[in-house]
Amino acid sequence: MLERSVLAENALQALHDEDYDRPFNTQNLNHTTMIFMGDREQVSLDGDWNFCVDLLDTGLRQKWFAMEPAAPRDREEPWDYDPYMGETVPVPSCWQMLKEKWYFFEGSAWYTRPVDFSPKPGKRTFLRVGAAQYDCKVFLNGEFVGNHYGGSTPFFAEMTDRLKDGRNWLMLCVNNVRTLDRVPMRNTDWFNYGGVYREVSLVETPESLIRDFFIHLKPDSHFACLTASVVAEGAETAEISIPELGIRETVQLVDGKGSIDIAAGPLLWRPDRPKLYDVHVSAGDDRVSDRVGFRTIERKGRELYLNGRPLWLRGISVHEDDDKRGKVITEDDLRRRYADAKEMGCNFVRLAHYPHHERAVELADEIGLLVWAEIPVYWAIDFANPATERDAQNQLLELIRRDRNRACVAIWSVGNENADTDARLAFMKGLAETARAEDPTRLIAAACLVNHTKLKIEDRLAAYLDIIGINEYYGWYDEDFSELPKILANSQPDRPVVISETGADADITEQGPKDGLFSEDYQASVYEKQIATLKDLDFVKGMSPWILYDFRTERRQGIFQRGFNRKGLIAADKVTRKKSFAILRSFYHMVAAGEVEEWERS
Ligand code: GCB
Repeated sequence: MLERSVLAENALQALHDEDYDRPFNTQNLNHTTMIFMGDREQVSLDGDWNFCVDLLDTGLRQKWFAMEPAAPRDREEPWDYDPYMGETVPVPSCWQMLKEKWYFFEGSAWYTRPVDFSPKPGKRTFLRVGAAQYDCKVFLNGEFVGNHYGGSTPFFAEMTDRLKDGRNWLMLCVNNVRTLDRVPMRNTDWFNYGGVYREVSLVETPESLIRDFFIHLKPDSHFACLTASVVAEGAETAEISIPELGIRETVQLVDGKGSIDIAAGPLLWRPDRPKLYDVHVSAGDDRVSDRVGFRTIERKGRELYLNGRPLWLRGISVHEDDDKRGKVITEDDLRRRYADAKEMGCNFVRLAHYPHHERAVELADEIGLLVWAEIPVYWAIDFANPATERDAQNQLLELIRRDRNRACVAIWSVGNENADTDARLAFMKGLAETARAEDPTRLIAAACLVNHTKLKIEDRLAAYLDIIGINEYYGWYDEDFSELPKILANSQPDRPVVISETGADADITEQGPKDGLFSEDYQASVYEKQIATLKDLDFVKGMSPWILYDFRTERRQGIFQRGFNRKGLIAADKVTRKKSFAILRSFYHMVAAGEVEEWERS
């Protein structure tokens, strides 16, 4: 038989074999390949990358990544794409926001850029991708490096022995298709953005490497002891110093791991005094610094305590969404978000429904806002599928490893409104256990279920949580408002409840109605009734109404929605406040004033 060209061979193979992507679905880039970032220097790979949407996955079938850079006339075969020339897009970005014809595109897209590199002896190099939605396959110089699942957490690939001296070509194939086995699954109430939408960089380290570092107040130590743990390669000891506290300690590493208790009396972090310390850690030649706050957050019975004092969470939920940029949020955007929350009297934000940018969490640490962080175990998930469970577990671990030195994070939430089946219970109980094992210093929550027949909070998962989140939309989806007090009276939870969502849509554009559903007044009346009902309940320990800003979502196509969920207290322009903003603000200011009085009395 005549020798066939690569392209022809590929085409024939594809006829018989639709498994073209299997070799690349390795998920080998996961929490185990993470490195501790702290303040490490990064060489940015942001900027213009060659780009092509690839609806049919031709790139994986034809192996576009194996194509050498060449002038078109020098090519021996007529490839269906040339990664080295043509259209470019900025990274980070969401492709939906770049061209109208990409607005609803769900599929694979290829990003390619050169990386000029000169190897340095004794150095290691890692690729870091802040986030790519949802599946990202990494290729370097024609070779497959690895694959990451999960659209909102960072991932790392070691490139040390792969990068060559001179020009290298890096390609990312990113796929945002909603499938049965992903987390979230196919149906959500936020926009399915796609692309490399957070920063990409190279990180250089010495041979010795701090993989992981976690420092926190030791539970039950009466604020007098810190616990630090280090995972490092190529070193037998690690050194930890906190100059402001006069701390300098050595940790012995056994098989690359070690931990130490350190007597210390730090000024405690709290929202109104977000004290952070410079913490330095070194192992071998590797040294990294981080800014860390120390606090305790506890649940006893139905009470919450921050640094031993009763806590009521005056919160608001937020999505990572921008009407112009999609999911790309800027420092200004984040600062405005928190300024709005603070103006409203918040001490707490729920970063829904997936891990937000790490800067959102750093800034909450600096500004002083407690955070509910969550993974997108949202609505229906294929709970019985072990692959789905692995993916959810990995997203949780990546989130925790990224953010567990952030004092602001008070709660890891493992899911949102999931039907109470046996498979779901096992799946989410496992997530709660993982979160506790990884991090004994925070509370575990989920948005649980209400039994609308029995009019009662009823969810078997609650037994494994510290906080029962309840999303209740009395006055909106559940019109009979009188049910809410009944539910609350019928439920005698043994642990605190946080109203993780409540709210109503209000379209305040010119097309919006002047009264009734979707009007600003209607939303305001829902807020008034909710506050009146919830404020005196002793087991409700906070709320994070839905939501600070209107946000884009495919599923909302009503005449007052037009592609947006309009439950924001502020419109999608992030400026125009609705009446409910002032209502919630006066309630929160009242609660805060009460806390101050109590504080002064005690
Ligand atoms: C919910 C969901 C949230 C939705 C919201 C709504 O319960 O958790 O993602 O956007 O309701 O507006 O319906």
